[in-house]
Amino acid sequence: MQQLSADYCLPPFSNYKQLNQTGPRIIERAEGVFVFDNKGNRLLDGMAGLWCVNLGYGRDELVEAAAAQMRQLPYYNLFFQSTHPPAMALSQKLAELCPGDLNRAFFTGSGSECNDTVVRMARHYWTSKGHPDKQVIISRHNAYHGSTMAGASLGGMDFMHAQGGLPLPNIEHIDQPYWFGEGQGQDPHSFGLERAAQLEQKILELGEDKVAAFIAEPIQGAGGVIIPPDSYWPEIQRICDKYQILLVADEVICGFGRTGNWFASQTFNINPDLMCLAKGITSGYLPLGAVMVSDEVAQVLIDADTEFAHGFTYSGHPAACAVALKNIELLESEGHVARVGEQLAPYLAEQWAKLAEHPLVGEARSCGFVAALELVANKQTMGRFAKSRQAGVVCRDICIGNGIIMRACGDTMIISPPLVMTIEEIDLMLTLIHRSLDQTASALGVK
Ligand code: PXG
Repeated sequence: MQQLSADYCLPPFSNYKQLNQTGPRIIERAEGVFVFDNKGNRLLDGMAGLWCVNLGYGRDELVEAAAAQMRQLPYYNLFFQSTHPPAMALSQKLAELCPGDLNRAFFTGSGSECNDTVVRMARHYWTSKGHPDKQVIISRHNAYHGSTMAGASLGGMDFMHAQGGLPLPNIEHIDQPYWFGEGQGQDPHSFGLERAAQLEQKILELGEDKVAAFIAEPIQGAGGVIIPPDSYWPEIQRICDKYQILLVADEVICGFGRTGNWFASQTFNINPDLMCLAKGITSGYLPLGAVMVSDEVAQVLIDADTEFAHGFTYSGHPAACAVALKNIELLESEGHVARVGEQLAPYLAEQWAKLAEHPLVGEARSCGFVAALELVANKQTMGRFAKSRQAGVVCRDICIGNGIIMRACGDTMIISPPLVMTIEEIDLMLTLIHRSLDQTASALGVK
């Protein structure tokens, strides 16, 4: 299998030379919160796949929903004056679930496609309102918004921009609200205000008449589970309201219960004009994304009385929509979102905070069911390791050896587990992480 991968496959985000020497891990099956490799090892999936398997693995109801829909109508599209029942039922359900007046869905096949849609829709919206110069989208350094040309441009990953001549024109970046990494020495409240104020400065620098939208993840995921200080989001909201620019919440990771509410916009009291959904919308069982659109934005697109010339073959794929509907039904009827918010997240937060006592850990933070550990070489000074990613990669490999999947973002270790964990599974996860931290500290000579 590893030879087949080397001979026939170019996997995403991989150094092919290095990967072909070691060979990828081969995951063969999964159940509940565990995945199993071909050697029979059981791994506790602390990342819910790639932040998406919210309901956990092995849910036959989702499989049956896909199979039944595929027997009935395996494919049809929403182009050229057609529609079909699962896409319409899901649109209505999403309108009911989403906060505020986000009442219409534009379906896509992924989070990246949502963000391409956002760029097109925001610009079309302003042009339709008679402001064709409002083209600029402001985003943030170290954001992740996907890997298509627009997604990677909105993202703030320099190493991605370096390949392919990105960002695209009229996309600007401000600094992120990453207190541990960039704000120490300052109190988190004023740091949050200062980072939010950069949005106002950028709008004034570019000219209010040039700016279409601001996009952000409520909590940055792939950037390292960056939970902004409490002062940040209210100030961002105030600035977007003051200058009347569209506020886009990229909830691809945060949506569908991750922060203990259905959406992180509710957790942080954000009132977005556009909201991007993917991943947890189907618990990852089939690919699907949706951009939720406010009544005001939708009305302008309707009144424009011209075609919005955008869409994908798989926009509103019937089987994916049927799985999303069943996924939402199960999240609701089994009470997972409330359970995370009221029981599991408070328990995780309490246990997670204890990891901050470990000699290798500079900060342990969590919100709902996402959490991060900052690995430091010197706990007194919070000094980092000399080489970036030095500790993260070591810790990640040790975690795998101990049967727990964590992701390393540089030297930040992160988890985003399935929402269906039991208290016993949380305890097991923490035991395995603690053991892995001890072994990482010995491997790196940290006492
Ligand atoms: N927005 C956000 C906030 C994301 O996290 C996307 C958009 C793009 O979604 P698609 O479905 O096009 O991948 C994402 C995806 C990682 C990792 O290494 C994170 C993502 C994808 C792959 C890897 O943490 N997030």
